Amino acid sequence: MIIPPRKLASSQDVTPETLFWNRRRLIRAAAAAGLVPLAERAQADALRLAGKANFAGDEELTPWKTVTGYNNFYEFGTGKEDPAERSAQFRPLPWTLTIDGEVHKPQTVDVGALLARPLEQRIYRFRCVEAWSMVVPWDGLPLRDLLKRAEPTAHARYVAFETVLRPEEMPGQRTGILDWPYREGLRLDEAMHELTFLALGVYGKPLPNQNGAPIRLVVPWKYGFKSIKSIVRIRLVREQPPTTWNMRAPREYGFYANVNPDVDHPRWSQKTERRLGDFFRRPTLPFNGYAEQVAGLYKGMDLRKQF
Ligand SMILES: Nc1nc2c(c(=O)[nH]1)N[C@H]1C(S)=C(S)[C@@H](COP(=O)(O)O)O[C@H]1N2
Ligand SMILES: [Mo]
Repeated sequence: MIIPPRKLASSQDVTPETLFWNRRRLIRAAAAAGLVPLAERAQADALRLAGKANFAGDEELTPWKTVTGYNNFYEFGTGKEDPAERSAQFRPLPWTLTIDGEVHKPQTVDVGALLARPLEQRIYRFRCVEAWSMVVPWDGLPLRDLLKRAEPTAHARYVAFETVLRPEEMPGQRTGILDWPYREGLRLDEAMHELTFLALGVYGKPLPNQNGAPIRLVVPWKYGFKSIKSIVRIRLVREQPPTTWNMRAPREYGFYANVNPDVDHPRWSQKTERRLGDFFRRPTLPFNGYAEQVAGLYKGMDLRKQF
């Protein structure tokens, strides 16, 4: 995400990202020359073969180092390397997640206990609104499994999510850069969709703090900011809930935030993206490549207006 002030006016060529890609190219060149082993590639291939449900076709996995070293998590700072560097003191366990609001059976979920159960493994494409993307092997469970337990009432139409508020452990929350706690929302049918996933792990390990430990959302057909991290509360509600980035800059970040190459961000094009690790950009696909599965949710809507 990008904060409106002019400092980062051109998002696609900010220096840290450029350096990052150059470093990846160097590593690859060194590997090709036989100077370093292709350990990252080998790890990715091993996981691909391990039988994860693959929702990314034959696309190469983004290496662990990138997935856990290049993050957006403003609670720990606005730089891409801040979350990995500044989250060590965060304590993700014990953790309880509340599910309440328009439900017949409010739930208090012990996330530690969830982690102890066998998890479903899925590989998803992930795309940030700033036009970079990754392919990530997550471990977790479909959100609908938890929502069904709570039995939504007939009045429930939306789902509101909230991140933990812990300024003592999250330096970003001691600043006014966003209106804390971070909030997100989905329509109930989006939340109940088969692809909508609560991640508890990545690359077969519990989530590192920088990726949203101990539990975060993954909505693969939407821009990354919808995938809220370190969730403590899920509330079923009647009206569309307020969401952090929509409140911060409503012209730039809509409630739906479906990946859409035809709707530009007011300050940059959304037509192409750069897969982290690649040199060339690639065309962005509608719904991040998941149109066949999810386009039906939006039948009859004008997606230019409801962006
Ligand atoms: N609580 C919280 N959740 C968040 C964010 C954040 O700043 N705070 N950033 C979002 C954005 S903009 C993106 S792109 C993804 C990044 O997820 P990743 O770091 O695991 O790739 O997290 C999303 N979830
Ligand atoms: Mo993002």
